[in-house]
Amino acid sequence: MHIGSLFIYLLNTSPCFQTGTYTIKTKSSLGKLLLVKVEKDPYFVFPEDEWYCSKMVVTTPEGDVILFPCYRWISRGELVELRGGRAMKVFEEEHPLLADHRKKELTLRKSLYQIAIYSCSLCFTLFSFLFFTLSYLRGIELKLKGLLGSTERWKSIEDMKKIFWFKKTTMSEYVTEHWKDDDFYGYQFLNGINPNVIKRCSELPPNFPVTEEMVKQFLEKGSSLQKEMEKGNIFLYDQTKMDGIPPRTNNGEPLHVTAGLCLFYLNPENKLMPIAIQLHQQPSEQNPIFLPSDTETDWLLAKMYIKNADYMDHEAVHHLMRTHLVAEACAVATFRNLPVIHPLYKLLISHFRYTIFINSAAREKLLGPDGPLSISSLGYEGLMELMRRSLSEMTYSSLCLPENIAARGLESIPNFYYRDDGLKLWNITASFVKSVVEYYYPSDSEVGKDTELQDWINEIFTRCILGNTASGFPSCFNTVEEVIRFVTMVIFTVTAQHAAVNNGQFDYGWMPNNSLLLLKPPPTTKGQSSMKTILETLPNIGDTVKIQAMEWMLSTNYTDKVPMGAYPEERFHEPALKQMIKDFQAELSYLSEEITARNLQLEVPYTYLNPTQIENSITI
Ligand SMILES: *[C@@H]1O[C@H](CO)[C@@H](O)[C@H](O)[C@H]1NC(C)=O
Ligand SMILES: *[C@@H]1O[C@H](CO)[C@@H](O)[C@H](O)[C@H]1NC(C)=O
Ligand SMILES: CC(=O)N[C@H]1CO[C@H](CO)[C@@H](O)[C@@H]1O
Ligand SMILES: [Fe+2]
Repeated sequence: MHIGSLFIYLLNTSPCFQTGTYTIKTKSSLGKLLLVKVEKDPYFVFPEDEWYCSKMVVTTPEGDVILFPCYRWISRGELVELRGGRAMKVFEEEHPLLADHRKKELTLRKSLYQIAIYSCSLCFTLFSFLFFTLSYLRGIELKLKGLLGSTERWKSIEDMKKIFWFKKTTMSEYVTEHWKDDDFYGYQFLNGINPNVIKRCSELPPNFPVTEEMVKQFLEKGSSLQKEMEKGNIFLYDQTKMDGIPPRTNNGEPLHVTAGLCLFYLNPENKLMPIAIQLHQQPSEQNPIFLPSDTETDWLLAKMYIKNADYMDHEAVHHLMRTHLVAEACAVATFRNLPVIHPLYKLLISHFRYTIFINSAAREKLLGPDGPLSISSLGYEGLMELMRRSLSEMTYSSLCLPENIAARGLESIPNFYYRDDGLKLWNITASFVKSVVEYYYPSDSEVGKDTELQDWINEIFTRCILGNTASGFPSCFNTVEEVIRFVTMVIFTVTAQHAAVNNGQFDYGWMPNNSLLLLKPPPTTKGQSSMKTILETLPNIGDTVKIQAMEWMLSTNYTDKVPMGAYPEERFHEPALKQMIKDFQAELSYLSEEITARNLQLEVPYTYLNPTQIENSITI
């Protein structure tokens, strides 16, 4: 057998960011084309300019057209070997040269990603770096208004509306106008930025002694709490996870973090209303149950403490840990265990674009000593403890939306758009993943034989959830079905789930509504508070601005955004795969139309899970 290899040498003197498709023709038969080697000019007469190579398309003298994806920077003198054609699993490699190439590729990546795991040094993150810096600086421009760093206290709620005078979204304005409304408060636990926490309640927890007497007046006439629980109209948010985490100190005084309980009632108008709040886990005289019938400011304060703890849980756990860090663990496992020719590498790689970079930036800028997350009431140490607790409780099924919704008893609660759109997205993603995975793994036996795939899932199990078997995470794959479910979960998490918890941060960030930091101790008796108490409880002007700049930055729209399912990089050679991607895109586009039409009917549209608004990877 004649073994050919094509050596392409490109003298590239074009300006740095120009990209193009280069066509190279060969006359004689090449035999079986194994690798394409690409090298950028080794001459030093030209100034160094890195070259971004997208792909090579080789038409052989026999007329076969073979795709060699590259999608990376190549610097002077660097020799890059590209594999092309059909995706291959490790046990399908027939040629020793390719088997060896595959091994070497992984050895190299394992050494790179061991070191580079927390400091992204790889060149494909270059663009992201520019955009991130740009937007962060724009956030800091607020400084020009003389507000950042100000330790002055707010004089009125009206003043707070003025910070973002140049930046408003329809939604952020709505929030500013409706922040005191109970029905909008309840709405946010379904369709705000943390739709992940309430559960149906069929029995009150023993440490939350809400009586019939207390709440009767808020229920439908003639009904009772007991009856409403039986009908499935009562919901609970229990913040027990926060209990006992030491808060940060501020000017020598410890701040306050409550581990509250909030009870909700789905009323006959289908509105979810908060009807009782207890701010600490243990009932006592100093821990009264607050009710909507208390003074306006007592009730507001109670709602603010619940929201404060919720916001920290949202940012540290539901946003950072359960999307960004899950994505990172899967990304790093992909880089280390799957060679570029592996079908799952081809499928997943676009879903990890910029993720490692944004995560290292987040560690440094947001969680850093002066970052907006570290000035929260829990502070850096407290947030870490919260994340540790949450990680030990994180289950695989809770990351799979259909099971998550069922486990929380939220299958039928009305006006829950996060669920409605999310489940459709889950299904669309699952059927795309099924078509791809079944194409490469026609039976369970291919799954068992793919040692790289097994190493991949095992590394995720060990790294992501630290080998905790109680989490229900798989440590190996036995069936095609298991692979489909896991890959669906990964893609759903980095696209839809991240959009749901990320994109509304500015909309909902208006300070009194969502504060990362509250300064006064929570109320222990009723009837002592006034609007003055509320203003004294809210953070000072400088901290408010810092937090809002973060929210703004994290929900900024980017120009190089890749929407869910777009796959601008051509990774798959096989026409069948290109068709599957087209079908996936068509399904997403129908869903987008459906959501747009639905939103026209809503007073408050739910846009975060409209596929056109979802990014293909976590980039911010
Ligand atoms: C998703 O798919 C499952 C299984 O095919 C089906 O039972 C369910 O109704 C679908 N859900 C949605 C929202 O389309
Ligand atoms: C981003 O763009 C979308 C659609 O163009 C818009 O609805 C949304 O409000 C924008 N978000 C921000 C924070 O500007
Ligand atoms: C829109 C919104 O979030 N509203 C809430 C803001 O916070 C206050 C205090 O927690 C609540 O009363 C509002 O309902
Ligand atoms: Fe994010």
